[in-house]
Amino acid sequence: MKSSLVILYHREPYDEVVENGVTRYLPKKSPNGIVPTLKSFFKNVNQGTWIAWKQVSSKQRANFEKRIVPEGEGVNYNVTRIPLSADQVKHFYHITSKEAFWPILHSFPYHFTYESSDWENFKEINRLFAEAACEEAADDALIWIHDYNLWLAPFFIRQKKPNARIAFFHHTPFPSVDIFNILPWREEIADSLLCCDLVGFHIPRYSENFVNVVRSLRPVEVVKREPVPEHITPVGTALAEPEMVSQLRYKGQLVRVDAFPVGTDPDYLLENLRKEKTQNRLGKIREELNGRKLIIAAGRVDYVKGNREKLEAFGRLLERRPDLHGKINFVMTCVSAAAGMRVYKTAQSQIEQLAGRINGRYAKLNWIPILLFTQPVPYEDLISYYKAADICWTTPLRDGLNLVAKEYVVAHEAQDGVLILSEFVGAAVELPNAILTNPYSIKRMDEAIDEALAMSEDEQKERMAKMYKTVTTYDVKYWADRLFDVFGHMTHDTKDGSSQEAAVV
Ligand code: GDG
Repeated sequence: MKSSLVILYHREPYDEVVENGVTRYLPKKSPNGIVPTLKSFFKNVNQGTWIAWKQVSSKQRANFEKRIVPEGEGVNYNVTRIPLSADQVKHFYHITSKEAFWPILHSFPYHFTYESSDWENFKEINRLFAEAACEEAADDALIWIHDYNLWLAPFFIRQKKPNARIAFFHHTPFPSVDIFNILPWREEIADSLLCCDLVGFHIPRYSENFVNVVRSLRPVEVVKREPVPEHITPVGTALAEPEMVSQLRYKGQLVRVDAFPVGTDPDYLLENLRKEKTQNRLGKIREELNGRKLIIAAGRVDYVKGNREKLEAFGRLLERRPDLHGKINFVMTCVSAAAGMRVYKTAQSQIEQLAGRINGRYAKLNWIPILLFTQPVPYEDLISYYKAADICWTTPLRDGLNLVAKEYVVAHEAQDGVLILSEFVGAAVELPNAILTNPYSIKRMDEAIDEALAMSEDEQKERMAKMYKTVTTYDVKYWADRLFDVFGHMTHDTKDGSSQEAAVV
């Protein structure tokens, strides 16, 4: 049976475990992040396909099972894996994606490297993804592609399936035209994205940047412009946009452009928080804190996440405020990137050195100020830390959205807690009641942490209540419903003006 929904995402949606010599594809141990959300879309179709890549050795390739069905209740989708050699992965993911595209997307042109990029390999892997999608997809299927790693997939799919409905969602920021156009492959990328029926972003600033890029490169007609919905227009914040272009036409095809920030799953988080095991863990954390204040920061090792700047601010805090010595703990989960990512090696050693230096300067036998995890902590532990934390410090230099901020707000259920949020993450336009700060400014970072530590209980409650309302209203279900609505009404408008009606999703 062909699939009516095909999702292309570079990560696999399961944990592969070998038990007694048998390979099993189990539900993911870490049920947060975006993967569970995407999987939930399959609930609405009869049959779905997920396409991801899988690194294999030449020995494994001989018996490689390309198409598998993961274990789990009600699983109605298969996973098609594109087998890639270590060398292909290195050039596609570790180098071209992470050393060329990632810095541009996050407005760090200084980190952009061109010479080492392998564009032909990138194209080839995108073509393989597109081919697999076309093999699996029914004629009226919705093909939903995720993230910049697959920027060229729409072009290859459109060549084979002229009437398919193609949607593309960016999880990262999308930079201004001046930065994006540094990419020497900008025209091929723009041409591919213009093959989509829908190009989606977290927030209107990114969609406007995209529109400016394609208008700078191609004679694109603006068909529709509209005001931005009120809940994502906090005028006066760094990423606010009052209106946005929502439809373009290019070579006779209508391209919808949309902005809908991903939501989190509050019910799931709170259900897990209430479990006995989590409550015990929370009790233990509180006991160990023994009345000390707790700051939490969670995320990956990445220079865009501003981990170094945050640790430096924490070091300055301890230097400025001897009254806090022995009275505050900073828990930082800073999950290491996959081995072989050159670009993250420096970031990781900087973080480890800084944390070591600060602990070395201030720690006593009964107080170690920073607890740094470089491996993922179990989900129950993470949400227990969220709940126990007086402050969540999430100040990336740039971030597409930032789910950690939303998860922290959910865990506190409108009661207490303080969120310090960077002005340069997508979530800032939804959460203006956080303490918004500029991670590039030492002064603003210091002011933000001081303000957080001094915030009265009443003010905490007032701000958290507003943010809780936002994250529970615009949750993952809202995001999914909104997309179903868009997908359901989406037609592929062809050159001759006829449209391919949506049947499912
Ligand atoms: C990309 C974009 C966008 C973190 N540490 C641990 C752990 N986490 C979980 C968090 C959260 C997820 O990882 C991180 O999500 P973010 O949204 O913060 O960031 P990215 O992974 O960079 O995601 C981002 C996102 O896509 C969605 O579109 O928001 O801007 O960069 O869910 O809870 N989970 C566990 N242990 C940890 O130590 N179990």
